[in-house]
Amino acid sequence: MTILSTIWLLPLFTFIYVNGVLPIEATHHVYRELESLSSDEYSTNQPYRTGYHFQPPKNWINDPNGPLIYKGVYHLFYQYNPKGAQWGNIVWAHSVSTDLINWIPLDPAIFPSQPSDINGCWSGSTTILHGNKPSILYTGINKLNHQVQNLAYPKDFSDPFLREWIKSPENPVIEPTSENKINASSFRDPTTGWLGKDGKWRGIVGSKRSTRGIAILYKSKDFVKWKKSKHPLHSAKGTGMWECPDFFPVLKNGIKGVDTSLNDDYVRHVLKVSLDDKKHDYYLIGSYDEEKDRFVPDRGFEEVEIEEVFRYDYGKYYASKTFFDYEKNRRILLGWVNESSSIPDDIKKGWSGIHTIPRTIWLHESGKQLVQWPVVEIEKLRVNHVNLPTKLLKGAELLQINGVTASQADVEIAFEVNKNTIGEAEVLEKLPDPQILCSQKGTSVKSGLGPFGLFVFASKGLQEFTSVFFRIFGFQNKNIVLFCSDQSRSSLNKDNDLTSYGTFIDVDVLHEKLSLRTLIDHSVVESFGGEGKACITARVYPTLAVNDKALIYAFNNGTTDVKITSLNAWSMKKARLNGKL
Ligand code: DQQ
Repeated sequence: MTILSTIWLLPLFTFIYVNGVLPIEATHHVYRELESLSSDEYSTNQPYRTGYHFQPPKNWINDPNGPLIYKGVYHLFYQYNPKGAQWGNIVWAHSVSTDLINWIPLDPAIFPSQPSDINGCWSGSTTILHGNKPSILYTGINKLNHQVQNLAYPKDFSDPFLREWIKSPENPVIEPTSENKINASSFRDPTTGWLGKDGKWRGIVGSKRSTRGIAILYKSKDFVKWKKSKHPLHSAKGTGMWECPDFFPVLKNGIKGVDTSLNDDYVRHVLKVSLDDKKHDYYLIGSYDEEKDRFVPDRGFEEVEIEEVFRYDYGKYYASKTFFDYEKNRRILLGWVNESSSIPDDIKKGWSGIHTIPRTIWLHESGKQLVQWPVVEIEKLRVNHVNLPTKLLKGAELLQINGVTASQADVEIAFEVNKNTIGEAEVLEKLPDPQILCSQKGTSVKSGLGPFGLFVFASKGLQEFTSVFFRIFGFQNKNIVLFCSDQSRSSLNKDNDLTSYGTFIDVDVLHEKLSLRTLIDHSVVESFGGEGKACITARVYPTLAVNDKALIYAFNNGTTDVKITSLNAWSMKKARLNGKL
């Protein structure tokens, strides 16, 4: 066994010393013996393959990389193992689309081919340079297993599909050296570049020093020669490695997106980091001080408990990335949804990982948080519209939603709480961690107001179901809303991860409706609470509630009635996720 393969066998966060100098750290669990186990025996006719959430025909996928629109064509690159259903052998796979819903696979755009990426082509971003010229900056794992940043350009700018990419002869364009004191195993995932008013490009690379997470800032006149700035764009102690950073402006007022380089009085800035230690995507809202080249968050990691920092999604969701869709003036967010199935099951089914439905993302009018909503194009997959009239849902009532294909559906429901019954809400003395509260007070624990919401992937006798619900509490003379996705009963196969997820959601139930939208797709439940103020994505693998055996219900398991003010549901047509040109 070579020294390098021994390194790959070490568990996550293990450090060893190569050449006696630089520590090497793996980023995903690496099962050397499994990473090239072929999944040729896979079948596309499996109950768990998604009908409209992006996934390739087989094998492992993780982070979305460098999404962009070019000459009217959307490009999705993603981390992909061409040889098996576990992480390894990583290349940039490439699919294109004209609507972000139907995709056509092309050959991988970037794959190991030169000393600066021979051990892997990891995450990165695209930037559209002067003259409408796209470029890719990505992390290469070089022959010493050091993380370095590489540059690539399309071979033919007139090709809207950007099929072939040429690597810069200057690669690596950014590398860790003993002078810059960068940890060569924690230095990856360059962002989309942005132009400063001085005409120089900027970009950040995720890193850490000891346990301090860092967004190392680089500047360049030509996008080829990069100089490290004296100080990072931002950093925070105790947060560990910052993977896949994303830095972009959002309008103070309005839902339109803006170009990544825009910095003016009418925008705020968002810094998103994927925390390797937590495996969640956290974001901070703040300002970009261009003179000092620093991000100044309104409320940072260091001021509050990490549980209080907003996340894009409170379920299975990681390594997300946004891009500015200048044709439709919106900012789009893509994210990786990792598995809840076991490794042997992943190998059996021949694939692992999917992506969320692309989401439009903007700043909420309060200025305090972001809002996300599935791109409007997804609505063209809706068929068989079912609309139920306003209805009082009594305590302990179950209402079946008939007429839609329950394993592939889009459901929108809104609830109203009677002002006179608000006093029934259970009172909390202190605020616990919402995820813990969701699992302690799961679907079956009754309270005054809640749980009420949806049962999806429910089997006939309710031996299996996934519930997405709200529960209202009183806290310090106010009402707070808990939003949960409870997987604890989702599958009789206990090898799956059955964790429940949850968060508090900022909805004033006395004056606002409590809305829930859930995208159901064979093994994914992607939910949007409070009109997109909080998202929870779950992976579920029911054994009974599959295909036409799956049912959907609205339920109220609280002791007090709540009103359903609107309920719309649709079957979803299959998207062409791997269509032909
Ligand atoms: N995945 C990539 C890394 C990144 C991590 C490797 C995040 O570049 O840090 O596949 O999921």
